[in-house]
Amino acid sequence: MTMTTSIEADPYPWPYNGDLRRENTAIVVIDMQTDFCGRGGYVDKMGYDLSLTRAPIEPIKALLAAARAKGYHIIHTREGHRPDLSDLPANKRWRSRRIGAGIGEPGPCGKILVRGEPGWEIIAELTPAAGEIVIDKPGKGSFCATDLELILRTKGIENLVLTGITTDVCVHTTMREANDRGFECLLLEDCCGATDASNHFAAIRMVKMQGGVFGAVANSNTLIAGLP
Ligand code: C5J
Repeated sequence: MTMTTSIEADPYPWPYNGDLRRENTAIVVIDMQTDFCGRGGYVDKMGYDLSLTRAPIEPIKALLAAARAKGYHIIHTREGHRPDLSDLPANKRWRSRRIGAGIGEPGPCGKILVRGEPGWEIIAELTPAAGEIVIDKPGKGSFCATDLELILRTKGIENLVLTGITTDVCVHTTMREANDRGFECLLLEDCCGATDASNHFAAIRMVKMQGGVFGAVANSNTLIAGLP
């Protein structure tokens, strides 16, 4: 008899095939960097409410502790650009300057969204553990111009649990990219946050349309309780 394991999720028990195992499942923590949730970073410079992007810190911390204890794959991402800005598209630079947070320009946390600067670092509360994969990405999606897909296929990872910031931008773009590549995705709603609360809820709702057009949604307590 084949054993299946899935957790309660909306709109279907996840994963779709009941094949939830530590060997084929990764927790993906997206862009939990000072630039997105710390004082003086990119999001703060744009004037958004940091409490919204800081809300997932504690839930992600608890999830990571549970997932590490059970030996799940953990992958972190960082959005950022080369110090010479050779991978910064002109329109992205122009838009960031227009809103008063120019990428590559000096700020309280060093040059905004530039690799190696203090603002670009993952926050201390969620520092990657030794051996965990860190993906550096120049864009919003984690698959564009990175080796993420190669790493996932090499390790036999089929299920992705998506967490991090921001729900409507980097998390959603990554989820869409992953879904199109055949990965089975779960978004943890309490482990994400956006610069605007209604965008966070809208992004969650979009996932669940059409029977789960991009995957399924759950909260971290449900996943932690159901992790085999
Ligand atoms: C944004 C991100 N919002 N990590 N980046 O520009 O979602």
